[in-house]
Amino acid sequence: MSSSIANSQPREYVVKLGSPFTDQKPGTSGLRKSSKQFEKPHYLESFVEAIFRTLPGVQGGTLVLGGDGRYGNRRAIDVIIRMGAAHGLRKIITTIDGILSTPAASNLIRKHNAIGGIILSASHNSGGPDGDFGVKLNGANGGPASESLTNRIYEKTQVLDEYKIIDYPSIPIDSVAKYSLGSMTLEVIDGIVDYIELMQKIFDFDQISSFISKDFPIAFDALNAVTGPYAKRILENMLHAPEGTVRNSVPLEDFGGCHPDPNLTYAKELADLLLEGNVYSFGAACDGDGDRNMILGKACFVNPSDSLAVLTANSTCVPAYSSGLAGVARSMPTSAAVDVVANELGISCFETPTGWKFFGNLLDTGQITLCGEESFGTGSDHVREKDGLWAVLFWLQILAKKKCSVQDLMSQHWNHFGRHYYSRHDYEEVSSQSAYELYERLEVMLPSLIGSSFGKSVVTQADNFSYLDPVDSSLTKGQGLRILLEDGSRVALRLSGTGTKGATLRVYLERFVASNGDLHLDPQRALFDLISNIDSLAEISKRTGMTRPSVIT
Ligand code: VG1
Ligand code: CO
Repeated sequence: MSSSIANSQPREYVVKLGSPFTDQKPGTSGLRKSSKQFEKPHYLESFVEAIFRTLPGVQGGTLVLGGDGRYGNRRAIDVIIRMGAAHGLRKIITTIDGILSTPAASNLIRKHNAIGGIILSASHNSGGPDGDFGVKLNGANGGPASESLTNRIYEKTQVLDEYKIIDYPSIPIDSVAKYSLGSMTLEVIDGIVDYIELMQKIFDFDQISSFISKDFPIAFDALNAVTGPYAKRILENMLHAPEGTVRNSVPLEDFGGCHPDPNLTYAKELADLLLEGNVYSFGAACDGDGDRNMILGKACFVNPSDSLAVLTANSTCVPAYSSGLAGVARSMPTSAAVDVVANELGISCFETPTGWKFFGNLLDTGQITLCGEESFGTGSDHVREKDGLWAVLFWLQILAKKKCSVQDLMSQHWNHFGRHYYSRHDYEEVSSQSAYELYERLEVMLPSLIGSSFGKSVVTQADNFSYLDPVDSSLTKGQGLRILLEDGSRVALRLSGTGTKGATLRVYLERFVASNGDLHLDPQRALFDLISNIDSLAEISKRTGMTRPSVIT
């Protein structure tokens, strides 16, 4: 398998930069911008230089490298290989055609004791020459780089004056191979096999396979993004789902013009198949880089917050979790559905800020086994990222074990635990100024709201969420405005950190109905009072100029 390019010693050189790099935001574990921006001279290189100067262990270390296959993936891999060689890495592990999902990258980092990984993806944002590109950095634990590391990278970008790179022709990475570039080894591996092995350790594939072969047809939409090849091998080849089960299974540079975001708006084709059609019993989709998941049953959409609660309540159906969970965690805007389950199980439940990096310490210290976010992210201690296909297999395992439909499972869950009606309203491409003004105005108003009425209830708490990490005692402030009501309802507001055009305002709405209440309302109706009250309080439609959100989940 091993080959090497007979080549003269690569020439290392330094490129001087005219001005420092100002685009990286403090506190974000990567850089996400338009593809056009990334094509500007020295742009990608500058950020990669800041990473290589900051990430511990670069000299003599191993780095995992790959991406979701979007436009720019191949070029970025070339640049990072050449820069990694110049910075003294011992080894870079990349994958055939550079195709590597975020959870699979996390697994490889852990498996190879790498110093970290660079994942090329703008996740659920659209791709192509007119779409977005991104560079995400993961640390040695396999998870998104910590706040302190990203802040140090940010500081480095501010003073950057040059970068180091080697001169080298582009290396073919279309098959398994090994190359030497001076003292660095480049290993091209199959990016899928290790991930499949991990899934086989967690789940009982035979049980799932026999269940889906017996009148339980499933559909999976890879949205022309990274999970296609993974899902084909797992669902069709190993679990014997019929060919064609995996739709849009070839990763395309522009995702076929689609938005690789698994929600009811952007994965509408699949949603229609399940919600209106009569053929499939189960449907799922993942995002661009494979860390998100959407779960659907016949005539049934599973809200991601509920999904985390259902996985927690039924975790013992899965071999890897059969002896119970250490604890669980959810991000602040995620509904408290999982809290109720954790309470009954007698395990701890943590509330963290938005972003997977905040689960890292809890996972690393064994305090939690499962965690999730309302934004279609669920995961466990098997890697340090959310994991889309893992969630799909988890759901299938529960259904196979209980031999029931998604709808039945949800009804049983609500009948037992009560229901947390939940919705997220996104206002996209709002002018940044209006969005910040709206947010700051509401923040100032918060203290005065406590004790006053909000619709039919009363405000008991109103603040800007901050998080004290129980492991390293770091304090993260300003993580979203929240208004908590006496009846257990809640509204939260955040400005997105991942949008690339203007600002995105996210409004999170939640209302609890106990098991003896009305459990089968339309969520938008159930939340109607909260929706209209927050709109008049925060002047959302007035200030955004939008009469309705761009995306309702
Ligand atoms: C969004 C989600 C958040 C998620 C983040 C990264 O962030 O709301 O829950 O962790 O995307 O997901 P924001 O700041 O836009 O709300 V992904 O799929 O890019 O790894
Ligand atoms: Co993603």
